[in-house]
Amino acid sequence: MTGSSTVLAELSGGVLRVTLNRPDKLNAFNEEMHLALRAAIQRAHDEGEVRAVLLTGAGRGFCAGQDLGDRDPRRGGPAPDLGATLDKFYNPTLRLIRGLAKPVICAVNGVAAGAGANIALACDIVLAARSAKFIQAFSKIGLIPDAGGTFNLTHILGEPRAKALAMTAEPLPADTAADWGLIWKAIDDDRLMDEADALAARLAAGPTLGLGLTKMLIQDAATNSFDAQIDRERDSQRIAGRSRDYAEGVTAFLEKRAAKFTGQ
Ligand code: T3D
Repeated sequence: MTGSSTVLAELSGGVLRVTLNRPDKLNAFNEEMHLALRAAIQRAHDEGEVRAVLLTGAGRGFCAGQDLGDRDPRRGGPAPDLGATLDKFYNPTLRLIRGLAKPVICAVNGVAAGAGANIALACDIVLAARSAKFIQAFSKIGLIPDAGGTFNLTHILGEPRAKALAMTAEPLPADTAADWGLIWKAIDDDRLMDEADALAARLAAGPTLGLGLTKMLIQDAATNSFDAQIDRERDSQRIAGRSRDYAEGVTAFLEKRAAKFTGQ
């Protein structure tokens, strides 16, 4: 187990399990937690043994976004530069998650509000406890949906639902989020972590190089033309076709046995 007390990081069987750990604050972000989460995702980039990441939260919430106790206007002084805090804290972590050529699974164990909701939505596969809710809480405090919210909500849901969620801050239940395609699945609360662990283990035993290429292609499809995208598919398939895992996958198929992927 590594990490600070605010983010626990544990590597087992190729899965780096990362747990946001400020349960008394519903895992709201203070500066220490920002840096610790970034360090954990950076570790997933740096260490070959990490082949999948599982992000979740301790206690009854997933993450309530920014710790508003650190933004108390009653303390006086000039208004904060929130653009600078996005640049310094949220955006580097989001770029690390999206740029990590390995699967990132998010198990939303409870309420996900503000940037907490949008960090979950930036992950590759999102499972949520049926009791969890996604709240674009920003409009309640005069802010805009950050942490990739305006991008992901609009691309996934389209303008009508994105605007309504953002402007009303109405809690979106996990089942509806799954029905709308915002997340992969809503799961009974007592089954969530078992299913998330099983999925993470399955992906960690998969063809990591090919999964990473797939992730990047699907992310880039949102902004590529069809023409550009099929050229990217050609380039990526060339790389995948030279991987050891491709040779192993085809051999295993021909030998009628399960493939043993090494991630290379
Ligand atoms: O500032 C920047 O750097 C810019 C970036 C901003 C990104 C953002 O995320 S802005 C949005 C910030 N988040 C919110 O506005 C959500 C605030 N929280 C809530 O609305 C509610 O807590 C929830 C809907 C998430 C959950 O409600 P509920 O009733 O289940 O729990 P609760 O009683 O409100 O919260 C439990 C405790 O967590 C409570 O502490 P206490 O009273 O028991 O000592 C509460 O104060 C604390 N907590 C919850 N959210 C935050 C928080 N403390 C600090 N900051 C929070 N965001």
